[in-house]
This record gives sequence, structure tokens and C-alpha cells, in this order.
Amino acid sequence: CAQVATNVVEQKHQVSRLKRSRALGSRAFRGSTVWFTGLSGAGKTSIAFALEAYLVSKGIPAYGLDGDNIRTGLNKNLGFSKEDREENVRRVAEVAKLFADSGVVCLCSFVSPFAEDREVARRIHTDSHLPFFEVFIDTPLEVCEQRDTKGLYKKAREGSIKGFTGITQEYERPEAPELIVQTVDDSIEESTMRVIRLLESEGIIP
Ligand code: PPS
Ligand code: MG
Repeated sequence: CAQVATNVVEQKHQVSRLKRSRALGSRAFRGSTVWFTGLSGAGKTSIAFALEAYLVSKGIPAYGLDGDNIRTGLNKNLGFSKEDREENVRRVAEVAKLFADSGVVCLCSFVSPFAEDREVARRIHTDSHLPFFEVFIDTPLEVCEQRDTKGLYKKAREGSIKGFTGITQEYERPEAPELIVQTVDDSIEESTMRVIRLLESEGIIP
């Protein structure tokens, strides 16, 4: 068992969430996390980054954390085994919690194929009284594989990528996400609008 820190005591901030939000230019505290899950090629990054652009254009601070990007920095020591994906999601959720606490709408786009790991991400937020919205980008495997924007499905079928989600590793569909987005007949703009409607109905967007 790895060494863990003991004798650690929580240190309380002097600044409230509302005060911090005001310094960011927001009248109200809007800090929250939108967690996009779905197969590779489902549209997570496109929708999350379109939403980021929309929020920022409305003067709402937002920041997108994306699997491909995080895996070249913070999580560059992690691969795609079940254990590494669990740690990937856990670390990102902890970072997202900090963004949300700071008053930013944090947009996380990660395959996050395991329900247990997504539940951990949710708990990390709800334990700190921060809104967490799980958005399932429900694009069928056949469609993702047809698109194959990065050529990864081809490689996975040929056997040169091991443990590829949907091909040689499982994807556990969310059972009770806050929103399901079906991208097949919709444009990126239309899919993004569905998430915007959710955030409006939840009071994150005024
Ligand atoms: S996870 O499951 O949440 O830890 O994955 P994530 O951090 O989102 O990284 C997924 C991106 O990495 C590329 N890639 C793979 N995806 C799935 N399975 C395997 N084995 C794999 N190997 C590399 C791929 O570009 C994923 O990005 P998206 O945007 O989902 O296609
Ligand atoms: Mg992506």
C-alpha cells in the first residue's frame, strides 16, 4: 500500500465563493462542473469547447478540461488500463472541483467509461456542495467508428491499440445522467444548445 499523508488539517479560506465570483466579474456564484462522457469520437470535445466559447462570449468564466490535453500534462504518467482511467478521472474531478469552487464553469470531456469512476467525480463535487451535471454524449459505436476522425478505431480493430473503449474495453452507459445528447441527426450547435438549455434550467446561465 502506497504511503499516504497523515497529520493534515483542512485550512479555511478567508474569501467566500460569492466574493471570489465577484472578483471574476460574475454577479452570482456559477461555479459548477459539466462532465461529458461517451465513446471516443462521440463529440465530447466539440460540444464542450463550443459550450466554453458560448459561456465566455456571455461573460461567464468557463474552462474546458479535455482528455487528450490533460493526458499530455497533469496525467502524462497514466495509460488506459482500468486502474489508470480511474486515477485519470479522479485527478481531473479534483481539479474540476477547484475550478468550480473558484467560480468557473468547468467543462470536462473524458471518455470516463466506468460508472464507478463517474460516481466518484460526482461525489467529489456534491460533498463540496458544487453542482455536477453528467452529460452522456450518446453516439452509437457504429457512428463513432464510421467517423473515425483520429483513425483510432482502425488501429484498435487491427490490434495496434489495446484496451480501446467500445472495441476491446467496455463502456458502461450512464444510468441516470442529467442529460443525454444524441448527436446523430443534430449539428454541434444543436447539441450544444441542449446543454445550454440544461444550464439555463439549473440557473447556471441567467
Ligand atoms: S478516460 O477513459 O476518461 O481515461 O480517457 P480520456 O482521458 O478521455 O482519453 C481519451 C482520449 O485518448 C485517446 N485514446 C483512447 N481513448 C480510448 N481508449 C483508448 N485505448 C485510447 N487510446 C488513446 C483518444 O483520442 C481519446 O479522445 P476522444 O476525444 O474521446 O476520442
Ligand atoms: Mg475528444
